[in-house]
Amino acid sequence: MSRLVVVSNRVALPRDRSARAGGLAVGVLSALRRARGLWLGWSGETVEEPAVAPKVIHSGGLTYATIDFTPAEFDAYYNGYCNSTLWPLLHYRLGLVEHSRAYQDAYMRINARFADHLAKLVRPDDIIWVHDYQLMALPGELRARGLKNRIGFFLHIPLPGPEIFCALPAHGLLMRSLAQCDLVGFQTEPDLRAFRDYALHEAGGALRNGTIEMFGRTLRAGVFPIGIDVDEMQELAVEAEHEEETRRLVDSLSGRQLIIGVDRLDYSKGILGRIEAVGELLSSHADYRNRITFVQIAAPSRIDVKRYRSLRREIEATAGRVNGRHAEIDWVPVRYLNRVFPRRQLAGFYRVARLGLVTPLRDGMNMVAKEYVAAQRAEDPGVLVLSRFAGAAREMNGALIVNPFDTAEVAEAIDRGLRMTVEERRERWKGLMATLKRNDLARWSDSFLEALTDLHQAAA
Ligand code: ADQ
Repeated sequence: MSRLVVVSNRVALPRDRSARAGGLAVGVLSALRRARGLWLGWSGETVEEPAVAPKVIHSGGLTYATIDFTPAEFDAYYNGYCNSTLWPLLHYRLGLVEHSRAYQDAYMRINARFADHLAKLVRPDDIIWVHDYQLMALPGELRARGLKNRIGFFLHIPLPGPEIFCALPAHGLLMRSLAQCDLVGFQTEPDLRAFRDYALHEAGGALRNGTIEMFGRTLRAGVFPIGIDVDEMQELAVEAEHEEETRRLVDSLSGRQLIIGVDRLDYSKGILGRIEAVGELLSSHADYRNRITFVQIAAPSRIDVKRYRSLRREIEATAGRVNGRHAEIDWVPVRYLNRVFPRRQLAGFYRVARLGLVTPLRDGMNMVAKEYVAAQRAEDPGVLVLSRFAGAAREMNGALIVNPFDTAEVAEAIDRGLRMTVEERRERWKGLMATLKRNDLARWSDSFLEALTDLHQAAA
């Protein structure tokens, strides 16, 4: 069995693996454990003089190799190109894109540095799996160093069509790099379509026998929707339901119905519109006054990026305005908590919430939608209201699917969800759970790695 080498911007080191670690880290780790693999990425530290070689540690049968950035590199590569250029662009938000040659150069330099380190660590029959938008230039850099290994790339966030993607001055550089992979994976069909459209209409490529030909290479691309560890979330929720924090939450509701939103504080998540929708519901349906509580938990994220700081202020102002308008002396409709909670506590909160409100304006998948469903009680499950622009909406048609740009529609869906009979809730939940179990986290990494392995054998 070949060794698996995973490369991602961040590495979840055993010592930092807090109660928060979830999603990607868990999925990647289980695959790495089976292959006794190597994980390379940024340590999370910035230092004035990064070491010339990665710091390597061995733990639990795995090897972790981490590199540091200088503060200036972190600023231009991570805050700059990754999160002020690529992130808004790939989430269809051209108006928010900040571009500069300095950001782009830093991104290319860091990707090249990852390649330098990897070239020294990798063995000829290793399988390399590169993750996400921070490392789109890496496959090209690896081939430029003569690596012949199987290379797979998975994009966790959306890929817009060429009309948007080509606004990026480096679109050709990044796509040429992805073309150096053997397999490129996306969350949904529209993302894959965007990639194929680029190959056909921008790169002058062709689609043949299930492969894509572009920039002189033949590669495969496919859809691999990421899932969650359903059993883990269910267990956490069952255990947490009767624990202190969940009890405190339930007691504080005094019998009111709980609506919950949980996100990283990010403009792609649609938090502002969601708070507005709750306000709209209270305006249009006065009977909900003093009968519902909306808890919005937003984890601080990318706080060095200006747009994220201004979003935080806008959320505070919007929550304040809705509360100012609708609150009563013994009740506030919106509770906004700007912090991280342990996964276990989140699981308990999901379980006691009658409605999960997940309304991103654009999202690769959205794990919260899946976590909320997995945490429900089979006999009395809550309702998921889900944006059609979350990748998860493609699989989760038992949710109430909404357009997050239409505040009135979101308000109506909340109303419908809160009035839904227990029979309908159970029916919908059963269907959603069947999908979650079928497409769980293990299936995601297994199917990606199987596809990457098979195609190489086919070519050999
Ligand atoms: P994210 O944009 O980070 O992920 P998401 O998929 O929702 O978005 O995952 C967020 C994770 O963080 C969830 O596991 C959630 O429980 C956790 N989380 C959120 N708020 C928290 C809080 N306040 N405290 C503690 N934990 C919190 C990117 C893409 C997504 C894609 C994933 C995985 O943007 O579209 O689904 O990668 O591929």
